[in-house]
Amino acid sequence: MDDLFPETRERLSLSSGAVLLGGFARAEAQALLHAVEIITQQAPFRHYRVAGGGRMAAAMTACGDYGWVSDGQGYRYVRTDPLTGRPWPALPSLFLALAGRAARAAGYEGFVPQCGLINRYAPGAGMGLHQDRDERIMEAPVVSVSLGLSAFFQWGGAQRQDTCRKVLLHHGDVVVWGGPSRSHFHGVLPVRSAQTGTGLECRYNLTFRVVD
Ligand code: MD3
Ligand code: FE
Repeated sequence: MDDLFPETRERLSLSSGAVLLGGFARAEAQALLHAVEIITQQAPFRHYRVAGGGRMAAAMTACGDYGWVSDGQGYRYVRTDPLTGRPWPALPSLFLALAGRAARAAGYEGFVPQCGLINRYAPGAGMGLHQDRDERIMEAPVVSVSLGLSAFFQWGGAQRQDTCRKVLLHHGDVVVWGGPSRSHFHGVLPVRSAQTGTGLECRYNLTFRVVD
């Protein structure tokens, strides 16, 4: 993909297929957070169990045809929220439109996500290095939107041992992860509290995914 603005944060190629769109969602951040609020009234944030008996540090919920869940037996996408027994709330049109626009800006036409995964990180919470490969379709990109507190995103390679880069993600930043980057290892360093000007005391991350 052509790197049109290699030195600006406005559109920064992180690695093969991954594009950081700095501040791409800032103008609509309040509307996005309002939509998150509505979703969590129907599908509250929860801390999933992970293999080994612990719980995830990030609280999660989802919207769309599928949500990603974990219960200690494993991870998977399901159409019903295990907490409520109801289907996940619909993907708000605001989410669909933003995800489509961001994907297009990164060179991916016709992106229509089936899942909006919502992660909430209180200060101190992070996410260990992992790959996302529970989706059956790995050709579509993942679009991620950061809101609230900034955090260092850890960005590795195809192998767990590969050297990681640290990329600071701020309120309103969008990253589109396509091509080879789609299967790379990644994580989030423990979030540190700060005065943000946004009044938010957590970091929120929305990821939009095609599942099957
Ligand atoms: C690169 N979330 O939910 S978003 C996750 O900030 C996850 O909450 C982090 O990793 C967060 O699985 C990172 C950035 C991200 C999301 C999915 C990816 C990067 C990705 C999938 C493939 C490659
Ligand atoms: Fe991930």
